[in-house]
Amino acid sequence: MRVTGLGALGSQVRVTLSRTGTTGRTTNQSAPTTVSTTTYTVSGGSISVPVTGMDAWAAYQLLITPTSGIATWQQRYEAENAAVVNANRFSSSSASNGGYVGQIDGSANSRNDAFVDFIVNVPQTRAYTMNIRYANGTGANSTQGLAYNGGSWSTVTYPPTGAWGSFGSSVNVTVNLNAGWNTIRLAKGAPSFAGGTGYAELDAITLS
Ligand SMILES: [Ca+2]
Repeated sequence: MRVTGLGALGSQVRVTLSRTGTTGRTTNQSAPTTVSTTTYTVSGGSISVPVTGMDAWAAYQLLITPTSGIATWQQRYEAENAAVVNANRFSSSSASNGGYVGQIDGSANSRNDAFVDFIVNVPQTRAYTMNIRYANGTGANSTQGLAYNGGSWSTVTYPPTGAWGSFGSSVNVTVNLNAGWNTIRLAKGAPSFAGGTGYAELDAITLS
């Protein structure tokens, strides 16, 4: 795999290659498997990473980070690329990546509970600021439940914004994440969550 446009990351980068396995049609896999973690020298802004013995049934990911010189870390995850349950994906020119999740409406019924699960990968175990881009056209505060890694529920409050499907507003919350993979759920309704008030659409989360 050849990756270009890396000049801003410095002369060396750390590359973690991970992959999913195949566990059959009805058995989930708890997390990806790390294949290798290697430091590469960036040449002309690019690196070439060999991926040997690829499995056609597997999915692969390269995570490329600077080896030094950048003190902060930030990553955005799009709601439209997350696991969307009982809600729908839409397009909007003002949305990050052009897409968002709306109709996050169902609660108080396990068949209709509406939520979005973000699967995120973070470099360290620590508290992160999670910036949530959203729209709330109800004209009043709305709330959703927030839980991560199977933990307890807290409430996220979304002040009203200009209109549905129009993005630019965001709120910040703090999440305590573990190094590696984490699951973050934002829910109108979900099992063991009583339900948020009002309604909100989700565009993206940014962790830093
Ligand atoms: Ca988006």
